[in-house]
This record gives sequence, structure tokens and C-alpha cells, in this order.
Amino acid sequence: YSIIRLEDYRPTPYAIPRLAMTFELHPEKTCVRNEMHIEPKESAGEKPALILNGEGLKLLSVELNGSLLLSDDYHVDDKHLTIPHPPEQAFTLTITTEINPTANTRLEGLYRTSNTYCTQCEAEGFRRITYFYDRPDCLSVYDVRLEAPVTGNPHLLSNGNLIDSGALTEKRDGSDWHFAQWHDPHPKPAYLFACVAGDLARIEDSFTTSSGREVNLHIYVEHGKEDRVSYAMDALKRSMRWDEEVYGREYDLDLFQIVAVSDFNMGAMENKGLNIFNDKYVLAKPDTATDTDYALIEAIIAHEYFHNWTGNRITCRDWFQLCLKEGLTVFRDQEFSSDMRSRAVKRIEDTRQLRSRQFPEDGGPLAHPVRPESYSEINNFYTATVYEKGAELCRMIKAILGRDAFSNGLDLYFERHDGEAATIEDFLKAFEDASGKDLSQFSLWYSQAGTPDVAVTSTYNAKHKELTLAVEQSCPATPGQPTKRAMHIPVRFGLIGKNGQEVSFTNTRGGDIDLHGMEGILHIRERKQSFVLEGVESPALPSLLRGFSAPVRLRSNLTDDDILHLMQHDSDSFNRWEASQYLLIRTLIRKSEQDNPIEVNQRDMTLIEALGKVIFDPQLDMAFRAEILAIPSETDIAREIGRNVDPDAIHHGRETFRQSLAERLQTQLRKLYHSLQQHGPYQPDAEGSGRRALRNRVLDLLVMLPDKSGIELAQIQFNTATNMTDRFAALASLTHHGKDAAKPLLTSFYEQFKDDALVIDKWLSLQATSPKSDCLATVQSLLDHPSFSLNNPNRTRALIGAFAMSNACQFNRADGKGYRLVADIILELDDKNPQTAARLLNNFRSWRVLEEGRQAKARTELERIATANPLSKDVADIVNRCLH
Ligand code: BAL
Ligand code: ZN
Repeated sequence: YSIIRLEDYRPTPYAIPRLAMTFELHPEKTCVRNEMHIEPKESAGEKPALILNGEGLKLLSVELNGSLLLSDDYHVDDKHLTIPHPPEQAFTLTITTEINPTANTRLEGLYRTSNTYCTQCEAEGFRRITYFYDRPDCLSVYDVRLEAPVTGNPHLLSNGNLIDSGALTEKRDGSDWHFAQWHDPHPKPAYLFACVAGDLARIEDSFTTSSGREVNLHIYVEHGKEDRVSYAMDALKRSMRWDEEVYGREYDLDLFQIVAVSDFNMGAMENKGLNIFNDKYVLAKPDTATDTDYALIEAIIAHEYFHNWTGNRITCRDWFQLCLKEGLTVFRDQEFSSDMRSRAVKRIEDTRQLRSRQFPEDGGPLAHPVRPESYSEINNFYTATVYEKGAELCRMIKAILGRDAFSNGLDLYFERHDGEAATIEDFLKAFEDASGKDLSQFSLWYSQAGTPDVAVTSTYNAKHKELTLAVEQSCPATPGQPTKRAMHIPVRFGLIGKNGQEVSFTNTRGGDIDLHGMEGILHIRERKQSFVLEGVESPALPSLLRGFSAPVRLRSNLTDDDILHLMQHDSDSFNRWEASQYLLIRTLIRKSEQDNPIEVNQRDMTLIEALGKVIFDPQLDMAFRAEILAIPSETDIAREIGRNVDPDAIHHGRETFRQSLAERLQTQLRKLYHSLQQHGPYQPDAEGSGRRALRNRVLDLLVMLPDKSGIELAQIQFNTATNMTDRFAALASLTHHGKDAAKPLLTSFYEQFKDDALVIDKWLSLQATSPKSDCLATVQSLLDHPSFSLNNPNRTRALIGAFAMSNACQFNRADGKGYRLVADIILELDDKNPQTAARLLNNFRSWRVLEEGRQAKARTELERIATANPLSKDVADIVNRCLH
């Protein structure tokens, strides 16, 4: 497969400032007429060929300025339509194609989902609808006419504003047809095109913008799901208001539409004025959705809405710049959620996510820079690195510039590039110009892959009242990048004294440090560098990397006792959590190495007591206490061990520690559990979800008690729960730790929710993540269950994705059967839906950190996949990178 390189970027020789499309919708034979107004760009001499993208299309006709072209005048292959000698002046090219939405199982381009026509064009789906410049730097104004039978398609939707609609005078195939005519005044790239046609329920609301314009808000869902839309609608209105208040960005059309569909490769898509969502991220009511679902809906509704400015008004010049819109938009949605909920807890969740998803990517064979320099399949670059690490880079720019200069920089970026397709260079230049700061060294974060290591040695000189922080940075080699240059790393820090109070410092020397009251930011720029803090009156411990101010791995010379002190006293709650994680991971690694991890020594007891102090502190936010109680996952522990990993030992050590924790703290845990009982109606807000998270984490420990009292509590909670969060948490604790108690409850849960696919996804995932050895057989039998289908990405991700991603000990079974099961599915799915198959394959990315036996088993499966024929470009790309 050919490799596309950033350095080869060239603008198109032609512009397509406007096009008019007509869709005659038919389940198997949709006819698409695409009338493009094409203009040569300024250039002297003979006009180059016009080469348009197109794949999987049946070409019906090509007309130039209204006259049919003969086949000698153009050339078609399986990827392009070429007109070797186009006219020298602007011209109209009309291409008519036929496509089969029903046969489209890739879910790229135009396809059918539950009898609804729907599109997904990012990244390269538009070329499966018609021939076009299917690349983000070709911006066009779209006029779209949709025609379809009235029956089955009462709603005909596209981007922008509805201009006209009505009945067609003539019947077609004996049926009454109608049409809708849409106009989107904002020039956009093809990946933001969308259309939808079908019989859906519409929920309406409205929003008045800051300048007083009324925007109609329409959310479309399957009939019968209308009662699950209110939270998404509310999140949308809050997002619109927040973007005005925080970023000064107002919505720019009279209508904003969201359509929820049940077959979707991604989470959602930001098509201009017509977002299309995986229904998982729209539909919620208390008895079917958990607190996590609500939080994700809020975040994803916001994310897609925020794209209207960061992505749509200013788009990307090419797909290498994907982080320009995604990193920035993730940063914006994270900030939104922080403002809606607890900022400290949101930061903990995002850091946890970054470490569990992005760090392994950055440390393995799939590592790539936030702005990659080459790709063979762009769909494989919608990654945690581009999205989440990309967001961290925006956060670091804010830390380096300060809040005001960051805000000015963004304003300048919007002012300069509105209506354009921009680059990372444009983005950084706006911040440089607004702040006067030099971001050239910082820009290495976009081009160097890998997670930097930062080692800090802290020494206190009592005589001079100075604290020295000696810092060393390095970054491991990654594919194609054997050596790395020193980066600009902002490390936010404070000092905590022996009495637990914050300690101040008056002056600094030896390096660039910003001071903000009792806190500072070290600007690390050299490989080795020493910062001296002056006027430190008493010995103090540095609390480093507060708020995870840079996506690095931090090491320091602080002892476990020092870290314990920080866990108890740090004024920065993020770093209190961080200290607890550090100590827990060290303990869990030790447990995984012990022959008898059940023994509880003094160190374990000290940690357990310290954890107890936080968990039982009523002054602290309940969501924060729940985070402290979220023991690092087996994958987190494996990542920290880093080599020769034995997932069974990790699992055993972790379970044993959890049991010790439960046994030692059981009296208080029980008391806490009962005190957190819900009073009043369910609210998916920060307070309610924090309380439930804490209570359910406590329950998850109590079920570990040998006397089965916790199991009884979970059974009662399951049977009496008034919401899905509590019901599902009880079922999860029982399924994973409750021996046989879960079986009848899994059955009754299924019976109650069997007609609700999104709830059944939870049921599938739960069984697929059981650490017990019969899990493999369960997953195998669920493949044949009537509720499962490999044709639906949500079902596939719920069962196979969850097994591969979140069941460390069963996916990595020593007998290799976990790998074989997933590899079989990947091969079966590849032909139908290569994007989803490639996603599943990503779960093999850390195979080289395992012990030798498992490595061999994983390699066998990877090689089996690599040699399969045919193999999609998506899967071939990932498997080859995994193996090399
Ligand atoms: N642009 C693809 C979906 C998203 O990131 O919003
Ligand atoms: Zn996005």
C-alpha cells in the first residue's frame, strides 16, 4: 500500500467553490448527481489534469458544461476519475454515479442503519458517494437536494438550512416521493458533508445566541426513544452557552441538528449543522444509562458542537494536521466538563485515561507523533495520541503562555484563519504573535513521538535555605525516531513542609521559573538542568507535576514516606491522588512478585491506613474519594512493570491486596456504604454521581469479604436499585468477584433489558471482562447469542473489544486462546468493516512487554493475520506495524 507523506503536500490545481448534489435515494441503487463548478487556480501555462477521488462507485455519466463526455475524454480507475485536458476557463462538471447503501457494511460513505439512510464521510468517505477532491483543503458551498419515497423517509436532512421541500408530482415505482432542498452557506470540506433520510422521531428545542439569534435545535432518534433525549439536549444548550462565554464563539446557522443512529464506526461526527451520533452517546434515562454514560454524553455532545469552530470554521489543510482540530477540541471538551463538574476529578479521570490508552500507544510499535509525518491508512490515526496527547499539548501551551495570552492567541487564530484550512504552524504562530513567546522548541511535541521521562533530584540546603531541583529529561526511541531532542516541558510545582503546610520561596535561579503565589512552573528546556529555589525557610518536599502539567513519566528521589506525606497533606488534590497511585502501584507490583501476596506487612498496613484516612474524610469531595479508592487496573500495573509481564501474577496480587484492604477496613467501609444511600430522585450531576461512585467502589471491596456479607449487600442493591448505575455496579461486582451469585442476576438482567441494545451491550461487556477462566467459553457462546451481531460495531466493541481491551488476564491467557479468539474475529470482520477490525487489532499493541510464552502466542496470531489474503489496508497497516 502506498505511503502518503506530509512533505509531499501540494495544493490542488483546481478549486471547486460550489457544487449542487441531487440524491435519488434507493436502498440498493441510489443515484447521485453531482454538479461541480470548477475553477483553475492561478497558474501560467498548460492546465494540469483534473484528478478526482472516487471508490466503489458505478459511474453513469460525465458531462462537461452540459454536454456528455465520451469515454475517450476521461479516464477511470478503481480510485480516481481523471480528465487529462480540462478547459482553461471555469467549467461545470456533472458526474452521475450509482451506489448501494444497503451493501455498504464498511459504514463509510452513504449506508443504511435500521432502515435510515445515513453518511459518514470523515476521513475519506465522500469518495464513496461521488467523484470529488476528497481532501480537507477543498472548501465548497453545498446545495443538496434529497429525493425519496415519502413512506419510510418523512425526514430528509442535510447540512445548513432547509430552503425548500415538497411533494414530487410524478409517482416513482408506484410510490409517492418528496424532496428537500438544503443550502449550507459555509464553505466546507467534503468530510463534513452529511445527509440522513428516514423515519425518526424529532425532539425540538431552541437556543438564543448571545447576539439574540434564535437557533432551532432538533434531535432525531428512533421512535420510542424520545424519553431519552432530554439530557443530550440540555448538554447541547450548555455547550452552546459555554462556547460563547468562555471562547466568544457563537453558533452560525439557524438550525442545529443531531441524529442518533445505532450503527456507527465512531462515537459521533461533527458534520456542519448536522452532527451524526452513535446513539450510545445521545440516549439516556436513569434506568438504562449509568453516570458514566451521562458524563460521556455531556462530553461528546460538547465535543462535536465545539468542532463547529475548531474543525469546521477552521479546518485542517491535510490529514497530518488532524490534531489541529481534534487535540484542540478534546482540550475544549475537557475544560467544559471541568466547568460543569469537579475540575480536580476531571483532571484525574483524563490523566488516568491518557496513561492507560495513550502511554501504551506511545511506548509500543504503534507510536507516532501527535502530528504524524506519513500514513498508509488515515483511519488508523484517529488515536489517543492525536486526540488526547494532542489535547495535552494545548494545555501545555496554556500553561506556558498563561491564561490571558492563551486566550488572545486563540482569538488571533480564529481571526486569521476563519474560513480556511490551517496547519499546526499557523496555530503556533498565532500564540507566538499574541504572547511574544518563542514556541519553536515546544513545537517538537508535535513531531517527536514517545513519552518523555523526567527525573528530578531534590536537595535542601539548610544553611543557605535553598532547595535545588536537579532535572534530567530523556525520551525513548520510537519507530523511525531513534534519537530525540530536548523538549520544552512545563512542570507545575509547589512545596510542602514537614508540618503539612505549604512552604514559600522568594526567588529562583538556574532556569526559567514562573511564580504564581506559592506555586511555580519550571520550564525545563535542557537535557540536564538545575533550578534553585531561594528563601525556603524550612525543609520541604517538592510536589511536582501538579495537575499533570505535562504528559511525561516523572521519577524523583522522594522516598515512599515522602510520597505518603504528600498523599496526606498536599494542598493540590490532584497530587494527593497521584501520590496514592504511586504507592498503590508500587505495592501492587510487589504483590505480583510475591509467592504469598496474602501476607500483609507493615508497609501495606501503613498504606491501607493512609488510604482509609482519605476515603473516610467527610470534608473531601466524594468523587475525589472514589478516585482514591479506584485501585490501579491490571493494565496500569503491567505498564509500570514494562517487561516480562505475567498478567496472572498481576491479577492475583491485585485481588489479594483488594481483599486485604476490604478486610482491614471493613467496619468503616460498611458504615460508609450505608451512609451513602440515595435519598430523593436520581440526578446525573457531579454530586450524585460522586456519591454513587464512592458507594459502588466501597461495595466492590466489600464483595471481596470471605464471609459473603458483601455479596449479600450487592444482591440487595441489584434488586432494589432505582437506577442503572447502582444496578449495574452491583451486577459487575458480583460477576467479577461474587463467585456463582451473579448467574441468576445476569439472567434476570437480560430478561428485563433484552430489547434494549445499549443495555445489552453492558451485559455483554460485563461477561467479557470477567477474570475467571470460563470467560473465554462464555465469550465464545455469546458470539452465537441472538442479541449479538458482528455487523453492529457497538455489539462487537461491547463483547470482543471489551474482552481484548479490559480483560488483561483472559485476553492474555497463557494458552494463547484469548488471542486466537480475537484474531478469528478480526479476520472475519475485516471483509465487512475494516475500520472496526483494525480498532480491535490495536489491542495487540503491547504484546512485546509480555513474558516470552505469551509473546510467542501473540506473534503466531499476528503472523496469521498478516498473511491472510485478502486483507484490508486498515488491518494490514496495524498488523505490519505491530510486527516490525
Ligand atoms: N471527527 C471525528 C469524530 C470526532 O472526533 O469528533
Ligand atoms: Zn473530534
